[in-house]
Amino acid sequence: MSTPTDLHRASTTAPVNIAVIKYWGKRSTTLNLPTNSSLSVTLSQSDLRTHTTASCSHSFNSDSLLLNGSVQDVAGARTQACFRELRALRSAIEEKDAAEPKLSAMPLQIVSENNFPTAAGLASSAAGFAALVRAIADLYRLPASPTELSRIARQGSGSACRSLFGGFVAWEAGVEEDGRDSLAYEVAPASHWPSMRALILVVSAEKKGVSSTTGMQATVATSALFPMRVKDVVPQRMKRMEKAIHEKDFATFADLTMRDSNSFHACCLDTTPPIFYLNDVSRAAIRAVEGINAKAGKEIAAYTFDAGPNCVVYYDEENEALVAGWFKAVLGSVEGWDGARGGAVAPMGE
Ligand code: 2P0
Repeated sequence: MSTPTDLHRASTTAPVNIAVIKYWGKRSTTLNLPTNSSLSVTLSQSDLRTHTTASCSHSFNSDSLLLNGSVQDVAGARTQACFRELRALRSAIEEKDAAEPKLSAMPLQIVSENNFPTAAGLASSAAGFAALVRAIADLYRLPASPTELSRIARQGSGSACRSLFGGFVAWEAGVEEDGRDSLAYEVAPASHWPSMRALILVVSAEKKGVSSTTGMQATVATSALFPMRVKDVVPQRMKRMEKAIHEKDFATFADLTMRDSNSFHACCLDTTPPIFYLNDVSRAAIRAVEGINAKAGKEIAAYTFDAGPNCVVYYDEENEALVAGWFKAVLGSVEGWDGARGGAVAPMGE
């Protein structure tokens, strides 16, 4: 097949982020607006990421999306919202300058590859939509900042807005009904705390039982614990977490991270019908981290779990031997751990 003469193309990668203050619950499902702010750490580009190429050409029949080699539906409201917003920004450029090629009128072809298990609680949609939005923004040569793009990526998947930045990133829930103030911003770059490490323990690469999108709205509708989490618990933790990051106070960072993961999973259990994301292996990881911290006499490791059983352990490089060393030593002997995939150490940053 010959290459079309009007083919335009851009490629990018976006990394996975793992929240330490969790996003769980939407105040608008249409605009994908959260009930509470959240804060995450972006993992290294070299470890867990989505690579995306966006192309457009008049010779394409229609918009298309290929993820890990399989065709995805692009008719969904979230993908459509991203395409629509990005095309509108491109149209504005084309209207101002008649010499600009009319890219916004061409069908889009998106090709994405993840280098980690999709939908296994490793925030694949975060890296996926962040890469999709940035690849199209690059293709369209949009002068948009990561914060501006975060407003669009959020509509693809909430957590995606945080993957447009490296380092430590907050997503402000915002109060406006149209979501214009529901944006991500950098709390601190990765270079602020370069010794921060994340150990990813892949307990299961299976697709999760209850999707985040479905699960969080069931929690909003039925959990009695949830209103307190949204109103009091998270707003206080957001402030304290930002301070802990600015001060590189690992013990406070760890304490808040573990409490917030437990609060989120408690709300899942408090949902009717209850949602179970953790399994026996996840609980063994919690006990292991508690044991490591008890032995050290302070918090030197912090576990956190998203909507799945996989464990992420944060630690400072100075405690590499005590934390990562401990897990590496036992990985092969703990039932349920996948030694082949488990234990990837992911330093943060670009
Ligand atoms: C987080 N999670 O803050 C939380 C913690 C899961 C547990 O963001 O419906 O896939 O696409 O906006 O972003 C997963 O939710 O949900 C998530 P949608 P998303 O990382």
